[in-house]
Amino acid sequence: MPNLVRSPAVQNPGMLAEVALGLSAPQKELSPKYFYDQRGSELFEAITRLPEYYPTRTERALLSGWMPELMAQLGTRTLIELGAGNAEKSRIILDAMRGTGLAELYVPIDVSATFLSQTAATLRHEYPGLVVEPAIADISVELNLPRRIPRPALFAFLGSTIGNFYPPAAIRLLARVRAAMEPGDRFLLGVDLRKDIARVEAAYNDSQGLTAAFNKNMLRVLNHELGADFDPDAFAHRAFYDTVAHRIEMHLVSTRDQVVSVPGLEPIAFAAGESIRTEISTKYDRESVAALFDAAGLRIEAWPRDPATPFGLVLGARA
Ligand code: AVJ
Repeated sequence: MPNLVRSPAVQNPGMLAEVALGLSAPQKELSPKYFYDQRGSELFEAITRLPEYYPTRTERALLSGWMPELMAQLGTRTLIELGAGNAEKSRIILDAMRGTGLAELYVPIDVSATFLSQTAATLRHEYPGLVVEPAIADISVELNLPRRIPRPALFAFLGSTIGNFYPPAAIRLLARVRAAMEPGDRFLLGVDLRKDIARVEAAYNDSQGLTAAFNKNMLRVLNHELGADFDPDAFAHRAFYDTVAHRIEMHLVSTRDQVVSVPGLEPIAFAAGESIRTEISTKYDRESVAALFDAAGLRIEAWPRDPATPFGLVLGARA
């Protein structure tokens, strides 16, 4: 049988269309979901261990302090986690659910099927008796939940990944969660908080250059998935805080005039200094979270806060 030669782009028509749109905008833009191939996921995990990157360890401490009490209070039987990653934080919640003897179902939702099946297998082994039913879905589009869900359920969206979404998309996402919630269910949201700008900027400009490597990895993902010919060395990492929109923006800045080819698209020209925005990471306060919740049909039920904590863990209920 002859080899079937398919161009990589043909295998990823959705991605190609999205990339085409993003790279033809006046401010070129690519979705942060393209950071996370195997290497990108590993780089992100390394970032979470950096001294400058406070969100992950702060959120973990907040979860450890609050979940045993909260799970006992709510009697949660199902954990539905949006963008589950390696499920490290999920274990803190699952342990608390197991402590009450009520842990029945865990639904990790992620785009990466490989990551999901690895995680599911490990967790089934670690939590005998817990049903682990992964859902493969792009949460910016759908949740793809299983039909039967023991209630009450806790929907969790941790790590401040909500910060990657522009407000209308963030509201659509929360509204999608709200639509899947029954009256006794709850929503747990992790949000990075507004604080000293230097501290936020340092978290996205680490001295080891891991964030720069993570940012440039997106170009390798495009090369691999679409057969593009980006030269990652011809782009520089740039991250800065926008004090009006209250967000970090990450860009890849072209270091010279260059033309990049993506099979199936017109050649893409970059002037020296021109950038691709690869991520926004929005920082919140009480008011901005309340506004998002309100627009999505949710209300803030609890937000235990220590003024010194740079990160927030918010419990939401149906409005
Ligand atoms: C995983 C989206 C929460 O926005 O801080 C880390 C990703 N980007 N360093 C964040 C990220 C640069 C991270 N989130």
